[in-house]
Amino acid sequence: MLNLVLFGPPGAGKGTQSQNLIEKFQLVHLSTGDLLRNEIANGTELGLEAKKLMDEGKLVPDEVVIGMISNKLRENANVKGFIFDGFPRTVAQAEALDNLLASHNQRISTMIALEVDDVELEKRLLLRGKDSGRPDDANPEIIRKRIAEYKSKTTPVANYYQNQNKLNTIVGKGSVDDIFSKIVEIIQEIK
Ligand code: B4P
Repeated sequence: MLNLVLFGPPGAGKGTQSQNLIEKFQLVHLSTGDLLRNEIANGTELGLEAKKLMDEGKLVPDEVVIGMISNKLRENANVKGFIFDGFPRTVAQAEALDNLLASHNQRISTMIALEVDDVELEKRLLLRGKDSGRPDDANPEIIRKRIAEYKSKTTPVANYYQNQNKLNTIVGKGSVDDIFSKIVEIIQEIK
């Protein structure tokens, strides 16, 4: 199986690149952001709780996202692999993911980290906020809060994978196609 972690700050292009990657490699896309927005759209109790935090630009509790990913791994037993998009976002989530995969005799193949500066991130997210309907994209203050959450809680996840020799960093600025080609090169090397 090919199990990729697509990593980077909010707006780095994780969701965008995932769409191309799932087509090329027939992987199952697991975006915790999408799963949470789905819960919100369905008006579930979990969704109502998550919405409050997401609208403020905060992370939702580890156990909530770990539980969602655990269910999805169980539901997709015989697949070619997964793209983990926006997960793990804390070291506790990364450890939980390793344990979950090990219980299915699987492991993370590699992590691809997209690097984009804060000014560009804010610009992209505000632009998306004009028509995405996402409250967390509409307000510069909330976007800055998300970037701050990333820096304090999520960047240590890159070290976690670096310690396993699985970290690959790519500049996430430039055309979507050029960035995609660089990601594909990395995947071809490990396949
Ligand atoms: P996510 O849904 O993961 O959203 P995101 O960080 O904004 O990234 P996304 O993947 O959507 O954007 P992309 O960079 O592709 O998280 C939302 C919230 O959910 C979090 O703040 C948190 O509250 C919660 N959450 C999710 N997972 C969690 C977890 N594991 N633990 C705790 N809480 C969790 O794209 C952004 C924009 O850039 C797009 O408009 C795109 O078109 C544009 N773009 C992409 N590539 C570009 C390029 N090369 N050039 C120009 N523009 C580009």
